[in-house]
Amino acid sequence: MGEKLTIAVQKSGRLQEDSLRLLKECGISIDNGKDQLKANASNFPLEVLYLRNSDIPQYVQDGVADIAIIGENVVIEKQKELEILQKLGFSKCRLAMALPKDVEYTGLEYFNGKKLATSYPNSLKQFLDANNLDCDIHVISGSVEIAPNIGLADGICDLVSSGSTLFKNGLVEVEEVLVSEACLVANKDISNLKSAILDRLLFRMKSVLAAKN
Ligand code: PRT
Repeated sequence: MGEKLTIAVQKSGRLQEDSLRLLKECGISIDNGKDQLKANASNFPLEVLYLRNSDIPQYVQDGVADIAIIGENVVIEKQKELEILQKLGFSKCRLAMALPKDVEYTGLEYFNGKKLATSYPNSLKQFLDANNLDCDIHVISGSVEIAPNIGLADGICDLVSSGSTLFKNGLVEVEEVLVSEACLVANKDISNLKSAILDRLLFRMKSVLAAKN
């Protein structure tokens, strides 16, 4: 059997549908069985692994998957040795800091000494360090927006797209930490044979993306 490239895509969640649609638009047919965690393309040397978004950077760094479609924010947060090959134009969002709406925000120094809840401690720490701010970071894995309301934190740092979750929780966005969109990432040491397959895939992806713009 010839060499195959292995791609990781999100098993379920915000990235999955657009990721699979992009592969389809690249002319790749994937033989999906119900609830399968692994599938093969019938017309391209590609194997698909369905994994959790947050686990994917480690799998790609370890070479279990050669490439993946994930949010740039996750690549930054997980601090793995991955190469970003192509931004894909979907799942756009920003990591932002937000405060209760009744707070009188005076600028970045407001955050000094404050307690912030986030699921993105590394990205937040980088931002705070770059701005010489000293905060208490409280890591929670979900429902971050509720933290100020229940007295767990003074503010939050979380992903925002439409802003409606912040609004519903009485929070206002005050600082942007980073912007993100889905991207194609790769392990840094892909073999020559696999690189040739990757070049073909990337060529198709770039054509599909160019046609959309
Ligand atoms: O479980 P698994 O590890 O697979 O994934 P996950 O829980 O990290 O995934 P998922 O599906 O929630 O998000 C996958 C990726 O989608 C993220 O890593 C981002 O790159 C991207 N993305 C884009 C978003 C959003 N927009 C987004 N709005 N991820 C999360 N949100 C959440 C945000 O955390 C907040 O709770 O949506 C809420 C805010 O949305 P708005 O529209 O109300 O502002």
